Amino acid sequence: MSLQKIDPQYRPYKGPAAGWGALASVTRFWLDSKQPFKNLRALLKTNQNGGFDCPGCAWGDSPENGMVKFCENGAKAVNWEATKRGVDAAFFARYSVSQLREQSDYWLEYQGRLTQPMRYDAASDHYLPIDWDAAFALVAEHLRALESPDQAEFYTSGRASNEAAYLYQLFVRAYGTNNFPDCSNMCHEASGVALGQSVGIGKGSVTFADFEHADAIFVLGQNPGTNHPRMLEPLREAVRRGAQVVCFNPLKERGLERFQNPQNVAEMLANGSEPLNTAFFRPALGGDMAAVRGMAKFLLQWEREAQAKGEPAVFDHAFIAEHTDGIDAYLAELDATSWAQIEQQSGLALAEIEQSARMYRRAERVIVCWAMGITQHRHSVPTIQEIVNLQLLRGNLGKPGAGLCPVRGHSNVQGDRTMGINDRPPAALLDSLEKRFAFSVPRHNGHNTVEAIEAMLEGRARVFIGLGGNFAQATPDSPRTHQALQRCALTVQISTKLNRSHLTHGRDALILPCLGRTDIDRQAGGPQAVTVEDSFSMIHASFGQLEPLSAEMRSEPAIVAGIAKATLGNHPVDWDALIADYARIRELIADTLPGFQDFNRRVAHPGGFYLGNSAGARKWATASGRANFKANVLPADLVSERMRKSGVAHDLILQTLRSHDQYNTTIYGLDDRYRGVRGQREVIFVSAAQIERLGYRAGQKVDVTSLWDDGVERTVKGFTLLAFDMPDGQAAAYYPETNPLVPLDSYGEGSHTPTSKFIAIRLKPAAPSARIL
Ligand SMILES: Nc1nc2c(c(=O)[nH]1)N[C@H]1C(S)=C(S)[C@@H](COP(=O)(O)OP(=O)(O)OC[C@H]3O[C@@H](n4cnc5c(=O)[nH]c(N)nc54)[C@H](O)[C@@H]3O)O[C@H]1N2
Ligand SMILES: Nc1nc2c(c(=O)[nH]1)N[C@H]1C(S)=C(S)[C@@H](COP(=O)(O)OP(=O)(O)OC[C@H]3O[C@@H](n4cnc5c(=O)[nH]c(N)nc54)[C@H](O)[C@@H]3O)O[C@H]1N2
Ligand SMILES: [Mo]
Repeated sequence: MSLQKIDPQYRPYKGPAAGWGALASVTRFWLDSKQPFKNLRALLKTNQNGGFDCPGCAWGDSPENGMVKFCENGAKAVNWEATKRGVDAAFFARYSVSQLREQSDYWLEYQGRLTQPMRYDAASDHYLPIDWDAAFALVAEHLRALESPDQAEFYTSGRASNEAAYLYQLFVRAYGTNNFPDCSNMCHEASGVALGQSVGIGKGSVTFADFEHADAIFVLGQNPGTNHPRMLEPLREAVRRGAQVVCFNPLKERGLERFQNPQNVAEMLANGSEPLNTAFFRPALGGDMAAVRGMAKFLLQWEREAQAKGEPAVFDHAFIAEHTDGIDAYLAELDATSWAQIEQQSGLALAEIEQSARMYRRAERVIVCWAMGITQHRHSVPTIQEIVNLQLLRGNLGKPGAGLCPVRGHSNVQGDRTMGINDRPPAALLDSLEKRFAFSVPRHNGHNTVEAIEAMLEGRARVFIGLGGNFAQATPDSPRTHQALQRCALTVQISTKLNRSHLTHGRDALILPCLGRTDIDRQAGGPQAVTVEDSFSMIHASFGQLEPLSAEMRSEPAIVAGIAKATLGNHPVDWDALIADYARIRELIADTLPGFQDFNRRVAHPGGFYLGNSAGARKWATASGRANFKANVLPADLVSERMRKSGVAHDLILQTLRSHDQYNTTIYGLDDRYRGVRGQREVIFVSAAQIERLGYRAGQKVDVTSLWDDGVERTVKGFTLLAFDMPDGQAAAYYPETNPLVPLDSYGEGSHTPTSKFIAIRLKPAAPSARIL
């Protein structure tokens, strides 16, 4: 039976990625913003010199100017932020917090921009207006009442500008803690940790220009058609010039399968599209380390054959000798890993791994890109180190057209870490702050996201401040996280839009409305620019273009400075003076962070400047002074002991991912165009054969329970089974609806990142709803 008959909401998408469908979708969001013409003007300024940095993803821009540099989902992000709808005191008078809690995440954000500071009033269960000075004084009072600064948590989401993030970390360290849980802990933390150990710097080594010179681009665990649409353009260009694009993804994501450029009207009219990928491999969830190990093992086999026959080497021996350490132990580990284990764990046939290894070897210059399909596993750190090992074997690092490219998520998540948002700060950063500001900085490690939740749950932390984001929904184990926030004495959310974190609050709670990237930011010294860093370590300025919806909103730097001044007085800096002119913040950044000398002058350059990357320059800031081969052992079993100890066998392994109509916890709409889903999000994708084997029907509703050994039941109810083209044994469902299934202490070894792409689950037919009974 065809799926359409079972579930009227399911329509496989036949059109190409981007193209007309994208245009239709953008138009809808434009009109819905209630100020379409203003926003069109703003959009044309997206990622242009003198315009603002797109608040969507962290993909970098082509250095060429004059091109239209936004994509469908960037347009959605802009229109969503630049809405005319506002959430004000009258709105909060209309709805109690309990009533708001009944609404969906989509409804909450749809109400519009937060326009004035509000404080929770327990007696009426409503948020009531508060003025800014009183709000700052309240935060200061709570912070000063703690026995130790380590009892406060300071979260950051990756949209915060460099200026906001730098001031925030300065304030928090002057206050006395390194408790900096941030969204990066749930995102690319494993990339930072793995790359730091392997090559001495936790960032990608490539620049935009490298994509123009690569002979092969591998894309692992990433869905750029939805999450980094502007990346499709260089991928397509690469195929045009004859380069290979090789994808590893269990789902045949539409953007990777077919592609059409929405900015090329002639092509759009012809409605043609060309195959983008030259090969597509569909591994088991968590199978990439074994797959990449298999590729390296083939290279080793061919290297030995070449040596025996006196043919040209497969390895780059000169590079290995001059730049690396640990090759012998690594090759021994390749020999020790059995083909049988590689095949079983990768979920790929050996012939497929051999084919990908051949494509890899054929290329002189290879870029490997990856995102959440690689970073949200228990063994993500060794998986990324295996990618590095592979690249080191053929010297694919630090030469044009080759290198490592963790494609970052939030538009300034990389910059925030550069600015010092780091719960494990390097000594050099702390020394530099101490020297410049003459206060003694806290030296002990702070809390990451998982540790912060544990601390709040156990009452060891009692104040939570969020610089952006939606902590309640983005984090794992939702009921426990909600409980953690509700145990706090004070929760403060610095936000643009209403979300569940405002409704999941401490005994005292504040909503502090801030300007977004698109808004004009006027301070005493005139309109201000902020700066951001993209995935290629390019730093550039961003100028808001739109008149703010309310004069009561303040900029993120101004809010941070307001809290800082109320808490610490004019220590260690004159906060008001910094806010009057952000160039003064950039002077402090230049004084204290490597690579930022002469910041104000360099950022004035059109397109900004390149911060540099030591690994990209073949300089290795590791203890050995070389790039390290890491001889990690493949996990004995991807299904962890703790999943097995639940005593129940799992039906499937679930990954949680993004639909085409969402930005993280922000839900723009209920469709997922490329996957053919309309009007619903509580769905679970499983292969048709697998659905049948488990004894269900496509379209049936199921309850989903995750397996863990702590006796806590983690279930989401009433999800619709959708038959989808994917490997057996796997399931996929949307984040954040499935976050209640991720156990808080199921996280990556060495990264502490929740294992959002590997959750052992069991299905049960959903209890019939009361209405049907
Ligand atoms: N429009 C839009 N843009 C965004 C975002 C958004 O929500 N909406 N979010 C931003 C953020 S913060 C981030 S981090 C990025 C996220 O960008 P992505 O990492 O592309 O996001 P996900 O939707 O989590 O997709 C993960 C992809 O990895 C695949 N995958 C899952 N598990 C595995 C695995 O074990 N192996 C392999 N090989 N593949 C696997 C999935 O099938 C899916 O295609 O996007 C950023 N950009
Ligand atoms: N199960 C599962 N969980 C995941 C993931 C997954 O793949 N699966 N992905 C993880 C990843 S990669 C990430 S990055 C995190 C995301 O975690 P977060 O960054 O915490 O979440 P967002 O949904 O991006 O935050 C949205 C909110 O940010 C606020 N906001 C928007 N723009 C601005 C701004 O300019 N300034 C300020 N101050 N606030 C603003 C709005 O109020 C909005 O409601 O989620 C993680 N959680
Ligand atoms: Mo992310």
